[in-house]
Amino acid sequence: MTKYSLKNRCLLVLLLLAVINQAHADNGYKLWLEYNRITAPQQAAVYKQQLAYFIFPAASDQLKAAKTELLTGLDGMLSFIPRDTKAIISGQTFIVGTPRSLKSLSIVVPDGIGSEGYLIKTTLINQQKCTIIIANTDVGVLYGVFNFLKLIQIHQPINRLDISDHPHIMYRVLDHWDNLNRSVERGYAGSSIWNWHKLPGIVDQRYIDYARANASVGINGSVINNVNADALILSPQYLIKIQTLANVFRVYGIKIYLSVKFSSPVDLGGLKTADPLDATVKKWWADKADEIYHYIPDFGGFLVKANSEGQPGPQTYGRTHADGANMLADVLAPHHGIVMWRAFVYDNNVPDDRSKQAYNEFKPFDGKFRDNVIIQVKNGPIDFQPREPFHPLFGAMPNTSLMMEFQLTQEYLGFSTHLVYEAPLFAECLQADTYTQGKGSTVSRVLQGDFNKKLITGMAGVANIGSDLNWCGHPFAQANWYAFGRMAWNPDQSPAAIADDWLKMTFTNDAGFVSPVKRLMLESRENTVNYMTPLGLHHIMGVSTHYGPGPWVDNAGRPDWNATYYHKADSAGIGFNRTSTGSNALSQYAPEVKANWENLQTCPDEYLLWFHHLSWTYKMRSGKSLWDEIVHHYYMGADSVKQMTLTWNKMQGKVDAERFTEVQQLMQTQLAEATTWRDACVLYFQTFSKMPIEAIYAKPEHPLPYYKGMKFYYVPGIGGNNYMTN
Ligand code: BDP
Repeated sequence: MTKYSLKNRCLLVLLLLAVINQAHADNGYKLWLEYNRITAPQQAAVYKQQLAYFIFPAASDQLKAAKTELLTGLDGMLSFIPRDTKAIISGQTFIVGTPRSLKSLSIVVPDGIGSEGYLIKTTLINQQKCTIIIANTDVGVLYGVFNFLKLIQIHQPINRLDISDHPHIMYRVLDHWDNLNRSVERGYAGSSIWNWHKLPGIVDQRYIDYARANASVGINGSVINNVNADALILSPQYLIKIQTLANVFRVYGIKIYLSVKFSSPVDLGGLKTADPLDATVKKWWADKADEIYHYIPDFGGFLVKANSEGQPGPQTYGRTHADGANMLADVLAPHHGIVMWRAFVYDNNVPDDRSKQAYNEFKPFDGKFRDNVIIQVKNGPIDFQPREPFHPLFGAMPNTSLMMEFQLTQEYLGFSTHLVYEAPLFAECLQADTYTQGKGSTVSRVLQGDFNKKLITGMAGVANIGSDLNWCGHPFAQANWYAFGRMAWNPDQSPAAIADDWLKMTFTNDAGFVSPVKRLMLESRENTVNYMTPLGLHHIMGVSTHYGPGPWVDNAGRPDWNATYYHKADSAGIGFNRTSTGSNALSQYAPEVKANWENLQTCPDEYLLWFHHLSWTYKMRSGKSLWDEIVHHYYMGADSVKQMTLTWNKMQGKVDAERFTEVQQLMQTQLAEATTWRDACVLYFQTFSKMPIEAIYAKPEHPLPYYKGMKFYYVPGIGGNNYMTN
């Protein structure tokens, strides 16, 4: 017998296997900032040679953060740290900073880069070849560094660089719907990452990593609390906690904003009214603004949900949205703060199609808002549905700043169990042509202020972030946070290019993984539309929880919370007639758009039942009857999830075991839920069409009463303060 007994040798092998497995386990906490080791020796050697020396004087906190990130990234990817140098060693040096921080080198930043842009360029300085990452400001350097690291993360050559980039949108903001009790309204990734109990004393590493991740994609604002706001957020007890967060975020170029309750002067200040034209109310807000800026000198401003879903607002006191927004704008203006005022308003006492109400309320106030007010408009006219046409307010208020509100948290897209890459949804809306200033007036151009340079510009994403180890619940939901940042920076970037970068940074550069999984991501949103709300159907989810299908819902608290209000299925057909013979919501769009969608010959199938009520036997472009087409889409949708699981199964071994298995399990859940959606909807609509499901399709797994009887308790995303039941 040798030194080791058989038993001991077996134990050693097991230990070794455990260590190897450990090395391949990844809980996703690092997001797209994995900085995976470059294992090809030749490739790593080339990078190391080109990056051997650097000049990076870092006096400010932001430059220090940029430098730390750079060194962390290089160490992770190349297991090496460049050497500080004073003299440039040709071909082996890179230089990072601003004209101010690099005084001795007389660096000139080209025009057009602005206060947040950067230049990454291979160039000659003092006749020596080097790489420069330069910007006008420290935060520009930070963005440049993250993008330089990205080049290495996605294995790009860095010997002939010439990248000049700057944001196309000013306010790039995440909206957290986080409550003070740490529940998250419509949050599916655990509880709030803000640990109010331990603030201000304890600075959780998560706050820093959150800020790093945001800065890496150019997000420069964070609204940290729910739009259904608690007035307490403005109390000194909370302001001191918020100050700690602001101090962390500032280093990464992120400003803090707060959602405020319009009745705060009453709730918190003990006043008799919150009437925006009342002098004592104005004074209360002005004093409150001074107090906030005392704690947070670079505070960003307020987000307001007013007169919407039970929230108080200026109309509560007989005033208008403009009165309310302008009063708050006036108290913030001396401090350079802004007001993001939401256009998500609708009232069941108004006898008009819900989809028309925001436009009706706001359009008359075009040009009436202060310069530091920006109206925050959801991408579509109802409410973050899997597919909506663009909101008619885009382009309709040329004298008012408008910002986009997308929803990253998957309230209507399968929570955090469904893989839905949302960039195609964002791009569909952003590239839609509003025709409001002639052909080519896309939503993207409206948002970028192309038609009125005086306006301020913005894009908000309702965050999908929580305390889960992997931040977003589903490993692929991280891609929606990432893609939002990228598209807020430049709304015209392609979903495919973003997915490509994200996959490489988050998982691996292996083309055998990136190419099939990218395809899967790009198709995922359409798949979900197919198994949830095909052909323009909308708002047919479970009541209140918004979990699973609920096309039969007809007894919610308000008529416009019922599914039947939206699909209008009857024996004659299905769909919401929004043409001139119906609610005429189409009249809110430019004539070209209206004509296109009103005409059945030109209205795309995607919006058919959003705008038209059609008979079950209506002949579709495919030649099928409308009924057969609906059935086809539901089956196609559920089947595509099956295909997705097959693709993913082939990825075993290409990514770490932990995330591979997690995604595999999530996809099984998604498949089961997609099948439930399909069967429940098809069976329910069949009670009106009275037509058969073609024999080529599998029979629904259960009869309709089974689906109607499904009950869900303690569904995530609810249970906070001010929770609404729509
Ligand atoms: C709806 C959500 C609700 C939000 C509301 C909003 O169900 O929880 O409060 O949007 O945006 O989609 O204010």
